[in-house]
Amino acid sequence: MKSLGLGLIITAVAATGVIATSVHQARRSATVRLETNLPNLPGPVHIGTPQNVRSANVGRSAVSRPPFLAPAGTTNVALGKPVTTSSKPILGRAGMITDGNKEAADRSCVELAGGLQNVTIDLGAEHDVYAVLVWHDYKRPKTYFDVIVRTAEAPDFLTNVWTLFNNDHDNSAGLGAGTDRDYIETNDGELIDAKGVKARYVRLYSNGNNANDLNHYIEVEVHGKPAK
Ligand SMILES: [Ca+2]
Ligand SMILES: [Ca+2]
Repeated sequence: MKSLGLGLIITAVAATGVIATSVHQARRSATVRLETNLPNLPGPVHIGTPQNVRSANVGRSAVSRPPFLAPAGTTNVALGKPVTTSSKPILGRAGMITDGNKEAADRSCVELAGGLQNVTIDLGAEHDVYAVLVWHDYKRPKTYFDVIVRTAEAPDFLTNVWTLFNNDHDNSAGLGAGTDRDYIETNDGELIDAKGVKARYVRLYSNGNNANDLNHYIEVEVHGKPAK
């Protein structure tokens, strides 16, 4: 296991011994196990469903996810990239969303106003995107509502738009009803499969959480490679 210094740990999956055919041999050499350094919680790991969650579609409690494979060379291409927000942050500043700091502390958290808000990351150029990881405020077992993650070619989000995740079950955000599950925030973050879409811009929506109407981000990672 090799640490790449940017908070990312990539582990080659060369020796799994599971894949047999020559085609899969080639794929095996071209893929790596994508992981990220997970921040520690300040206290005991929280388990269970938070109280007073409006939605019944809560999917899981704190569990580590299975390995996620991505092409070799995949890195967090959002690190240090500019972020714009739909409203001026109440606490923190937009750039903290891609600064690599995932600490569970109020000083690491960007707080946006209540209601439907979004943050947009400009990757600076078109990338092949394989995964998006998002940490809202995971210090407590919160569930955020209307979590929608989209990618696009241009900042107007009118061209080549892909929706990677959508748990807005009643279409209250007006971007179409989604079928993804609500989830409880943990230090694992939420890993969203982007399936190699080509994108320059990544936009994440949310509409408050089960504790209050505010929106929070500690970090967003976009794992990808420059598009060829
Ligand atoms: Ca951060
Ligand atoms: Ca909704």
